[in-house]
Amino acid sequence: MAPPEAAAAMTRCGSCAAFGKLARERGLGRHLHHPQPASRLLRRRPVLLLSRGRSIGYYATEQITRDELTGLMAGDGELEQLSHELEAMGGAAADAAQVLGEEVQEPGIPRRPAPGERAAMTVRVGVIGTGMMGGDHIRRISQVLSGGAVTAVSDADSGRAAQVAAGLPGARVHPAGQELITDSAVDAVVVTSWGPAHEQYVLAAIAAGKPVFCEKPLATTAEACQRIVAAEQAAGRRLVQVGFMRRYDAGYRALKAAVAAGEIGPPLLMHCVHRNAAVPPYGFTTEMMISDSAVHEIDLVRWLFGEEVAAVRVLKPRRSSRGAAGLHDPLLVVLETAGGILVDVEVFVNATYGYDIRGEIVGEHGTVALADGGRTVLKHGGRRGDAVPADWRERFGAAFDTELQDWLTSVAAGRCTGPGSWDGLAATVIAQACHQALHSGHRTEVALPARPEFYARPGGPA
Ligand code: NAD
Ligand code: ISE
Repeated sequence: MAPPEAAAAMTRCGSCAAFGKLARERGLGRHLHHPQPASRLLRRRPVLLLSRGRSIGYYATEQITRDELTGLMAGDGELEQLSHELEAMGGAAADAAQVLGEEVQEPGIPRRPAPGERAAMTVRVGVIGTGMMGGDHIRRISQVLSGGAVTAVSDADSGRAAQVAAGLPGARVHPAGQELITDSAVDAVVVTSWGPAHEQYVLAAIAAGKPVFCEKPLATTAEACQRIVAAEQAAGRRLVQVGFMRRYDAGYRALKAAVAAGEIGPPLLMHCVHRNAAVPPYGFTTEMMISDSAVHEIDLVRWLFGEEVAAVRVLKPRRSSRGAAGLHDPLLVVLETAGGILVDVEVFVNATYGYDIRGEIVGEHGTVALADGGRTVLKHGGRRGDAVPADWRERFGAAFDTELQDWLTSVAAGRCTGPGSWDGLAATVIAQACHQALHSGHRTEVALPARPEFYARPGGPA
């Protein structure tokens, strides 16, 4: 265990946050002190200075000299200059170099593994927003999945955060999400606050160089999503995963595989049903039926068919009397892909009887659909039936598990593989076009900007 002053020296000099701050003040950008990706450095030499913020925060296991430290930044004059300045700051770099052989371990916080222990790594997760989804993700990270531990929580409702933390040994409660993000006991961040607050936390996580899993929507406006996409590109590596969990659902994956294998021929149409038992009587707007609910189908269409959505229409059937006044429930959303596939989505958020999700793709010589029904069939009193899930936690429980496990595993490996901020931006742009179509009643073309090379590799599981 390093003495506290040594740990402080390491934090000052070795952490991405401190380095990044200095680099930003000098107008050098955020991650310039890593002249090469961490993985390449790892392969090249056994003794490394890797910053916590840069990826998953390995500490070097052997001592490293000041010259070696400077050498890691060699090849870039500005960086070398920066490192000399750091050395001039009371020899902090040299001090840090001397203590890098030690591990810093804080009480109640999982130990940071050395490079050789990569497989057994525990990703220390901070969760912002401890409501329904936050609580469910905390449960799965703590009790179901491997390789993660929740070490910090924050919520606008501090009482709720404290209550959740009480069930998590050693977890800290932060009054503000920004503080949680810069907490040295947090390697990666889960954002499960309400949508309008997503942007600020995702941007702060990118600034801190920490991977962030953000529940959908990435942000509520295209402009906010653009700011995230710009910040991530400036950071130089993908850090953001968006919670489009249906990509991890076994049923949807089977649909995608069937289409890809040509089993039904070229796809022509898709029929979707998205029914919630109910939504809160206050605060849930007609627009949210698209940006909060149908956004899942919007993402699916792009992922299933590998095509962008080019135009949209929104039709308004007679409204159900079950919804709050002003809520136009149900809606029929029609998405038209660039290749001419038409997808109709019935969104009905006060269907009363349960959570009902359906999907059928019609191809030139066959169809493929999600199977309907639960795991058991009850026959009683001359009738036959099965259970309808209550909500998404039940219907997509396994998909959420796979999604979050995949994220933890990727974070531990220093990668970001799931649906990313470009997918989040695309979904929000399409949802906004649907809002326009909802109000105009017209077919509306989607104006998605050109995908930057940075996001050329399609996100999400194969
Ligand atoms: P919720 O209302 O139950 O929880 C949200 C929590 O965020 C609350 O505890 C609230 O106090 C907190 N919060 C609000 N503003 C905050 C802020 N500025 N800073 C910190 N905390 C703040 O809502 P929920 O159902 O858990 O939804 C949370 C997110 O998850 C939303 O983005 C929602 O769209 C998403 N969601 C996704 C799915 C899915 O199927 N993937 C399902 C439900 C919800
Ligand atoms: C909720 O926010 C979700 O994301 C669910 O997956 C979706 O089915 C539901 O309609 C939304 O309200």
